[in-house]
Amino acid sequence: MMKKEHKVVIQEGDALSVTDMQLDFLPGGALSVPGGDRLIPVMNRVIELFHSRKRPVFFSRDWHPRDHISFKERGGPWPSHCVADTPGAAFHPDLKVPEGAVIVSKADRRDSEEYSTLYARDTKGNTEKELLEKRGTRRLFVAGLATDYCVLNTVVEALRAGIDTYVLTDAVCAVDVNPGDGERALEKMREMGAKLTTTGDLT
Ligand code: VGL
Ligand code: ZN
Repeated sequence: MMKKEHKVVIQEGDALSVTDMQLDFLPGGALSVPGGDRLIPVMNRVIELFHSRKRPVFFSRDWHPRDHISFKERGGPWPSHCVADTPGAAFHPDLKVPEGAVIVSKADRRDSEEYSTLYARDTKGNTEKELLEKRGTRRLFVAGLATDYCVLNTVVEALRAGIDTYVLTDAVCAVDVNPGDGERALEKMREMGAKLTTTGDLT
């Protein structure tokens, strides 16, 4: 029998968003996503693929003030994590961030949570959405952490902005505060119109 092909050919107008591959979200970190470190080799391959095709690659980072509203000390759900300019907020050292990649930061305001990376900002204050538009992005491929929070909210916002959005299911990982949260988030994204694909289907 012929194997069913689901190849996705990378083309002009495509961009990759690498979500929050920071030490605090990886095993040993303050808000560790179980198995998150297994994404690093697959992430490096997909980053290299987009980079070699001259497609833009965005790297987001959670970039909290030390008294952020999401922290337990302030009644929020999370232990303190990804405090701006601390070691836990750094990208994993094995992550290959290419020259010229755009880094955007989010959730850096004391009193508001921000899971989506779409309005995360570069050093000049441009949002990821503005930068995507400037580069004529029609399809956004989303990878990284965590499936049930930042990936989910980024995908929802990207779809809302009219971008054709793909989730790279082998390059995302869930916090799973409740078992199955990651799977439910993927199903929700699919229902909302996102396409689920894998890095192995990209060509
Ligand atoms: C995230 C929990 C808290 C995420 C950020 O990047 O998915 N999750 N802050
Ligand atoms: Zn956070």
